[in-house]
Amino acid sequence: MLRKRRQTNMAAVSTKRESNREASDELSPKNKKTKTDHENSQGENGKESEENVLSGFQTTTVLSDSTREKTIFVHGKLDDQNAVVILEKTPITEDALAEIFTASTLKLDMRNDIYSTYRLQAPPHLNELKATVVFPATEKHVKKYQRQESFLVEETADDYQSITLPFIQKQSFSVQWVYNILEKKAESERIVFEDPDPKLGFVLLPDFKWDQKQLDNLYLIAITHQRNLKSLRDLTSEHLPLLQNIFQKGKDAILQHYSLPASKLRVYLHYQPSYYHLHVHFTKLGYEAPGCGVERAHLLIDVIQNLQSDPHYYKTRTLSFPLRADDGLLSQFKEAGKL
Ligand code: DD3
Repeated sequence: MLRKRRQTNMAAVSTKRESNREASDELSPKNKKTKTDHENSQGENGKESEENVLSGFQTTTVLSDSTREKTIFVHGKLDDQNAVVILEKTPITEDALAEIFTASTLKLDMRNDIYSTYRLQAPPHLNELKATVVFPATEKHVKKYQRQESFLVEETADDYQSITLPFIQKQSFSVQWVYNILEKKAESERIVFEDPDPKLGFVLLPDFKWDQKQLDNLYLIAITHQRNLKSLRDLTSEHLPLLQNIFQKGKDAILQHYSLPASKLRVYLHYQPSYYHLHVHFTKLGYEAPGCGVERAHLLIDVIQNLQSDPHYYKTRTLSFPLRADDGLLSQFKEAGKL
């Protein structure tokens, strides 16, 4: 069974606070410490606080929603600053069933022959929503969650050098939250496994997208200790020991911790990634995680073999990936006449 863990709104709030600094701010060494989940559960005055940080949230607009996913992405204001709040109904777990049946109130909707439907009100503690808060949110965060059409781009090695690389360097997406994880300044108690080696090492922990209440949508990320690798494009055969280490030790740790064998795992990298610090995704087979489609996911085992047969495979090949209509990189490809 899974270890029950708190995933509080507060954790998201405080962890994110550091991650939105503007580019100019990024190099300044000041105050990088982010509070841990535990510290966050204490109010400023030290008392255990269940304070609702969202009570002052003023909705500006619904960015997107999905009936099927049971999610809504909301843009709004908290203390005059932009915030994005993601609300998600969480899956019903088997261990909650007994209490749902005994302790809920039932209101009849309709009855017809042997069929009936009800509105069931479960006890409050079985009726939680997962809330992810980005605060303060940048324009980029707000855009990211707006529903958007996407377009497939074919990026040659030259395109990478002349279009993509300059674009990601100019953008300087903040990965402060990644450094906070590597330096144990945030989420340290969520770490499932760590290999501390500076060259081959990594930290394995649950991704934000996973509430850790059921294995069905298991989602962990392995973040490398090496900081100079932006994406798949930076990998050469020189990095094979790193990739093999992540593959082997990541699978071992997940077997240890969740009793899930490698045959139930999808282990892959994204191209383009959503943040330019090398990381590997571990998701459960059967869970259609966002970004696990063929247009964005590269199985780690294939990456390893491609680098074994050609040390510069990812430096030379044309790579395809989808870009959203509002992505600045798409505009760059258009301006270069590549779309
Ligand atoms: C992110 C991609 C980034 C909004 C949101 C998430 N897993 C994270 C900070 C801490 C994390 C992640 C950007 C940001 Cl909701 C904007 O993801 C994270 N911690 N994916 C974990 N464990």
